Amino acid sequence: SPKLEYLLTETRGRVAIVTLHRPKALNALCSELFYELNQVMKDYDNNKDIGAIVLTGSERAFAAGADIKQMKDRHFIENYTEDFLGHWTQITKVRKPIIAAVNGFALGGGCELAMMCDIIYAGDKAVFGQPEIKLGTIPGAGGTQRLVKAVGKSKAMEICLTGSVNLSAEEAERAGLVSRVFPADVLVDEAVKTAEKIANLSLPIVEMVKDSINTSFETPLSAGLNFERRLFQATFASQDQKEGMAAFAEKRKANFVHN
Ligand code: CO8
Repeated sequence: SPKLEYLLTETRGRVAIVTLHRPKALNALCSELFYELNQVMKDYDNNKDIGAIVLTGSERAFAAGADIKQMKDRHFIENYTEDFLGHWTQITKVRKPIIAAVNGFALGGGCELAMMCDIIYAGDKAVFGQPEIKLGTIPGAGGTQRLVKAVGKSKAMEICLTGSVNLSAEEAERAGLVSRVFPADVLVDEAVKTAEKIANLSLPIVEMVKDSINTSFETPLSAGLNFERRLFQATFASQDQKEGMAAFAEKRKANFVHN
């Protein structure tokens, strides 16, 4: 695999750990970093030995946002014609679950990147915010969209309109943005534990759950329920449904084939 400049990667069993590694800039998401991230995520998504992915940063910063120095002199027409940062959405196309393990700053694009993941775990010193308005711009990768769905309108408005009201890890958990908070030093291990649990289940069934939950954000309830029921019915075409239910009836552990 090609040498990575801004990421560290590691696998533990069926779990891949991707660490944002641009320490001098608090993991500011320059476009080169994001291209590497997209490539690595795509590779793990296509890798049969991987069942789930953990995305993390450093203890000081998950990511302090898009790279302000890199983008400050850009103009509208080039942004539009080149679809500036449009490639950020690629990570949302990954079919395997991604757990964001957020320590330190998750600001601007860093908070948005965490929200593109499927589960967010936070270290106790994590800080979530959308400071774009203070730079004379607006969130561009979900801060005015996914954040509303996670924490509701009033909190999302307060965070995005002031740019300076941030959520602590505890507040983020209470608001539903984050599912669990851990001491910073055990955060990644805890995320890996959960990822391992998921990675040892049936991969196609796991992907169906992710697909179905994501569909709830895009469809009215009746269409979402239909989509879910059809997928549920389809699981009965898989070997893993036969195995999972047989194992329950026989009082033994299921041994899924993963694919
Ligand atoms: N971009 C570039 N460099 C950065 C960034 C950033 N976002 N954040 C930090 N850095 C750099 C600093 O410039 C500094 O570099 P240097 O040592 O060369 O001066 C280094 O990282 C360390 O930072 P600080 O010295 O500032 O560290 P502090 O501990 O004093 O402060 C903060 C930490 C509070 C996190 C501070 O760095 C900060 O406010 N950073 C900017 C946060 C921000 O505004 N983020 C939003 C960026 S805009 C955005 O994300 C838009 C996303 C749109 C996506 C659209 C997709 C379609």
